[in-house]
Amino acid sequence: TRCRVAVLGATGLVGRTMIQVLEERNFPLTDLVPLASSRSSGQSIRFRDQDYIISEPSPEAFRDVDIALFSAGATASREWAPVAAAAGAVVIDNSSAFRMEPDVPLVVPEVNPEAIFSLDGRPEKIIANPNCSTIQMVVVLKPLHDRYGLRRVVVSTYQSVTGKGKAGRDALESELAGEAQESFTHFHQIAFNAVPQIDMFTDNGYTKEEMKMVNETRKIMADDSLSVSPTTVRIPVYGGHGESLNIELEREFRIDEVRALLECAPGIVMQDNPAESIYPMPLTSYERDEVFVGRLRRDYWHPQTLNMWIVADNLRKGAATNAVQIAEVIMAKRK
Ligand code: 2RA
Repeated sequence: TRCRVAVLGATGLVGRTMIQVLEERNFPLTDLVPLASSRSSGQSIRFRDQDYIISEPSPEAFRDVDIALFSAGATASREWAPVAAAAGAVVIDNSSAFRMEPDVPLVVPEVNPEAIFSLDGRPEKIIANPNCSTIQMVVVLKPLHDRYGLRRVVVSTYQSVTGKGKAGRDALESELAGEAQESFTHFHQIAFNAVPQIDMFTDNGYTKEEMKMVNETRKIMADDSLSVSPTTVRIPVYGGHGESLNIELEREFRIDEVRALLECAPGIVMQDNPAESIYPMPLTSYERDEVFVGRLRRDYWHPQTLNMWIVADNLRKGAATNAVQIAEVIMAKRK
């Protein structure tokens, strides 16, 4: 069957990774439509040994498109998602534009795949891809929530500069080369530093990145009673985001049962052998699609509570791969 897939933001770090993942996973598309702003149109990208010319988004660009993967920022999504949907495409949007819209599902396939479809069994017109730091956390929270109930999560993140796309990576490289024009966050240098601010501060003392972790997690887990207490920090690494999780469960647990549960949970790879200094690190999660879990241990100083350290490639499972996996669930239902 014909399947035309558009990628809006095809020249960005996430957009390019989406195209790479579509190829790697042999996604059953018959036609690729790479789209980007006028700055990039005319450039070409390679896909399955073929060159595709990048064009600008337009109503006719979305004609006969079955699935449209978006990662060009919230403004572009607000402008073009309704146009693509009206043309009949299912839009899977990596921007923050629609994530908290009540009638737009916010989906991580390992957690809430059923949310992709409306009551008539057809996929919703627009499906939102969560924020990278939220995705890797809920993949791990889901099996614990189902088995033990979740009361509270205290999370501290250690986020890669690639969360800010090419600009983030280039800024670190120019700082390390001693050629930095302006600093990484426009306020501070990131090289040899740790910056406890990702995105802008809101009026409650938390940043937008931190409030995304609170609000998106509750929506994906369909549990407004869950309390998430976040601190998000940028560090000068490339391969992925690290997160330290302190998780208070509703019910008592045995740590070996938790380990066994996580070992066979979808999307998780345990890397946890302290005696051998084995634990997840951004260098080992780079270009992988799983969430890596280690440092699993009881929190001896608080009941029903455990600690762990998780890492995932924020461009892949944190963005591109999660979006493609949502598209795979849609295609599987079509058969
Ligand atoms: C960041 N999570 O890391 C945000 C957006 N990708 O900058």
